[in-house]
Amino acid sequence: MFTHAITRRPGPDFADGLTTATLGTPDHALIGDQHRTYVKTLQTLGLEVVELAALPGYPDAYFVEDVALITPHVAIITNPGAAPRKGEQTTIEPVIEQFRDVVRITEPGTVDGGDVLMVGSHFFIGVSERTNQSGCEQLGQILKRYGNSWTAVPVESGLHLKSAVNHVGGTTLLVTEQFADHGAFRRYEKILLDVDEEYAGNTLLINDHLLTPSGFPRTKAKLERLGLPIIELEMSEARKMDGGLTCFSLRF
Ligand code: CIR
Repeated sequence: MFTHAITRRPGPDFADGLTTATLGTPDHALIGDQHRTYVKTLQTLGLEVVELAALPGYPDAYFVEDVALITPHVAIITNPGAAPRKGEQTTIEPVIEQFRDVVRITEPGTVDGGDVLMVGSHFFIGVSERTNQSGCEQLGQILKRYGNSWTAVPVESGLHLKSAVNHVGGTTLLVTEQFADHGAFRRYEKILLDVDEEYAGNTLLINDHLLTPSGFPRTKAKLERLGLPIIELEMSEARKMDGGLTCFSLRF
C-alpha cells in the first residue's frame, strides 16, 4: 500500500516544456484544475500528499516521476535524460531525504523515472531516448543492493517504458502492441491496448484502485474485468505535453 506521494504544481510556463504531441496549445488554468483533481484523488485513496510549488525555469518539473524513484528501502535520484530537465532533481532531493536514504545516478548515466516500472520487488528499466545503458545499469545495481531484481527493456519508440507498459494488479500488465510478445514480460498476463487508445496505457494502480485517463472507453471496459474500482481522470492538458497519470507523482 502507498501511504505518501510527492507532486509539484504545473507552473505558468508549463507550455514551454518538451513535447512531440500535436494536440494544440495547453491551457494553464485547465491543467491546474486537472492537477488539483489528481491530488485530491490520491488523498481520497489515503495518501498523504506533499505538494511542491512550481519550479520557475523548469516547465516540465511537475512531471516529478522522472527525477526520482522511491522504493520501500531506498530512494534513487535520477539524472534526467533531456538537457532542459537536468537540475530538476536537485530541488526535490531534500524533500525525499526526509523519507529515505538517497543514492544518485551519476554521469554518464541518465535515467527518467518514466522508464522504471515496479512490479512488487522486480523492476523493469526501459532503455530509451531518455534512459541510457549506463543509467539503467547503475539503477539496476542499486536496486539489487537493496534486495530487488531488475530487467533492462529496450524501448524502441515512444517516450518512456511506462508510456507503453504498466502494472494493473496481480500478475497483469496493460501493454501496447509493441510489447505484447516481448520476452521480458512472458510471465505476465497481458491486457492489450487498442492502437487508438494507447495513451490510456499509462494507467496507474494505487491501493487497489485503477486511475485511468478519461475518454478511452474500450480500455476502461477491458480494465473493468479486473474487478478493481476504476477512477477516470481528465488528462487532456498533460497529454498535450507528452505527460500521463504516472508522471504527476512519486508514490511510496
Ligand atoms: C518530457 O518530455 O520530459 C515531458 N514533457 C513529459 C514527461 C512525461 N513523464 C513521464 O511520462 N514520466
